[in-house]
Amino acid sequence: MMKFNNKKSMVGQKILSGVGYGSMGCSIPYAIGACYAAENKKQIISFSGDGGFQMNMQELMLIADKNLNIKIIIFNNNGLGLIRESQDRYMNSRYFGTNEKYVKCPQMDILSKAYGLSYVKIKKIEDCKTIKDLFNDNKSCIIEVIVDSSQRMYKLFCYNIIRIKFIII
Ligand SMILES: Cc1ncc(C[n+]2csc(CCOP(=O)(O)OP(=O)(O)O)c2C)c(N)n1
Ligand SMILES: [Mg+2]
Repeated sequence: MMKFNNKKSMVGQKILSGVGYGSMGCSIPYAIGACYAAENKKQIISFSGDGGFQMNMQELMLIADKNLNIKIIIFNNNGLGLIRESQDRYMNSRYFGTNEKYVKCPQMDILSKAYGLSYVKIKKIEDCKTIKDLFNDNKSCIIEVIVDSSQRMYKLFCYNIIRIKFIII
């Protein structure tokens, strides 16, 4: 969602998205497919929430093993943020199944190490400088972006506009 809300793309870039632009568990498999389609000659960037990422994080084995050029960016707000937001709006913030009490993100530094992948954590804007080098090589890596769990969507998302401009697949 965040990617589509900030929908600036560079010439030659393609964006792949699940139906509805918010399906969980799409990003990593799509990234692997795109990587194979491009014969591992293009850089692929995968964006996931911590919840969506955990739907197919076992694929890290393939990514690491075949050294696919995929940069995996995970927005970690420790839970199912979009659903939490609905619970704020319509359920008087009575959270169920969406916060740290029910779902947590694994320790990504340890997980990355277990799969033999490079790892960088972004906690504040200055940390972004540290990822520049990662984009200059053709190795897979994990970039974890820490997001405050109280952060809400700042812009509503418009399906039709996106549909016109960004139909990709
Ligand atoms: C396959 C699938 N299951 C469930 C949903 C419903 N759903 C939409 S957003 C969301 C939470 C996503 O959590 P996360 O990936 O951590 O992203 P966040 O909203 O926290 O940024 C859920 C469960 C969905 N879109 N797709
Ligand atoms: Mg989340």
